[in-house]
Amino acid sequence: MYFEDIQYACKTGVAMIFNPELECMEEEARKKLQLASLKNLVEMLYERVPFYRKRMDGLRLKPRDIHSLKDIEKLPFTTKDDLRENYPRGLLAAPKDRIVEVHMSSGTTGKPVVDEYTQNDINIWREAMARTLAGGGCTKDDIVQNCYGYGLFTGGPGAHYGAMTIGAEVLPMSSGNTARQLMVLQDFGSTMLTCTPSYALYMAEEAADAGIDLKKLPLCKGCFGAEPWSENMRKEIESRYDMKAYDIYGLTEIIGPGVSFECEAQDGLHVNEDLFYPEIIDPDTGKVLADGEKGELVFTTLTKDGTPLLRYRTRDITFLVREPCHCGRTTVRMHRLFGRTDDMLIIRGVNVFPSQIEQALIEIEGTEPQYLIVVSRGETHLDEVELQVEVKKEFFSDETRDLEGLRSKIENIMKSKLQISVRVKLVEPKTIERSIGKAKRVVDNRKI
Ligand code: DLL
Repeated sequence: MYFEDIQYACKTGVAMIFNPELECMEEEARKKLQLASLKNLVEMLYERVPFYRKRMDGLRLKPRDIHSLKDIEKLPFTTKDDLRENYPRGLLAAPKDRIVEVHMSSGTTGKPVVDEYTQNDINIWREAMARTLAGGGCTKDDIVQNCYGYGLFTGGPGAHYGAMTIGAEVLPMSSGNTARQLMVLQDFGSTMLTCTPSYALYMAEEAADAGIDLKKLPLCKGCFGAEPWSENMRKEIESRYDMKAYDIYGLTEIIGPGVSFECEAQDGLHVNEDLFYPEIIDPDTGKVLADGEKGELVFTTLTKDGTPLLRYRTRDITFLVREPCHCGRTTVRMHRLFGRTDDMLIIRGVNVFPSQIEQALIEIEGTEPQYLIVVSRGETHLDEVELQVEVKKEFFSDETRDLEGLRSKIENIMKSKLQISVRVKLVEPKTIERSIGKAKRVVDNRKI
């Protein structure tokens, strides 16, 4: 079974673990390494970054107080607001002349968060992304069509560095210009795709319209991330392309993509934990939670030296799994994300994550995995949710009666799964705006 999986994951070569020494290390040896890195990091931050020195002084904490990995819990958290308040360069730990590259977050509100990389950091990123793409079956024989955006966004350059480190051939397409993407996909015989999952689906739709049979192409695997996507969306991508679709995770603040990734088992994302130390905390109390308990993901960058961060609160929600994985890697895995503490919509007092809506929706026959949640506050000052859902072409030409049946079916399912009433509006295929990068799923018109 195992070898069959690998064969399927990687028709063009042999799936590999990029760095078996570090990825398959014994737990005790890894802990030793992590502790040594943590001590170095705390010393460096205390010496070089006034922000951290002040925080630690406030807690009456000195670098010499860190004796064990558990002592990380004594250290202060870093939040997105801290990064914004120190924009653009307040958290720099290295001299400015050692910075060789800069990236910024794709957020639309407030100041962006900035990651400044020294050559050492770029090397870490190359390694982390090589492990990530190798997890998805990438070998030096692959042709990687990289449709993550290039520029300040970390997706394009991150995947590019990783593929080059493996020795694969990279097509640095960046996002957009779908007709050209499809032409190159066919003409160059790309074997691996890297982009957001929503863009992968959009490309599949465009291919179908252009009469291109994606299943006949050499493309057989892809690493998708940068936005929430469900298990069912994975199935949809896998079946439309006849490929294996792997989830990859990361964030600008920590390095970009390359923080964690799925292997052929597709059973949680392996964290590159010799580089990025994960914790799960209760978002309300800050208390560290046990493995298996769901909470906010926190990362400490153990080996970076441009803009290293202590206990950065990602706002992403997941839990950690330490059971061995059959791929042979011993690194801790994180469950694919459940949502974000700040994406959580509170609708009439009920907590709702867009991912729950997507999960429910995609199981309903006749709908496309394209939707938009519009929240508003009506005259009664109560929250109202309109869920716009695209319906498959065949359905739209059917009797109005069938459409009405589908609409009320979705409303009932949402009510029973989410405990809130949602007004469903069925829309024709391709009405909801497509994104070439991260998809926008929520419009919140409430002024709160
Ligand atoms: O999205 C880095 C990245 C690029 C990851 C390419 C994977 C592939 P940011 O723009 O800073 O960085 O956004 C980071 O995106 O905190 C998550 O909320 C979300 N995110 C990233 N990967 C996933 C994923 C990049 N696989 C924020 N599933 C993170 C769900 C994801 N959400």
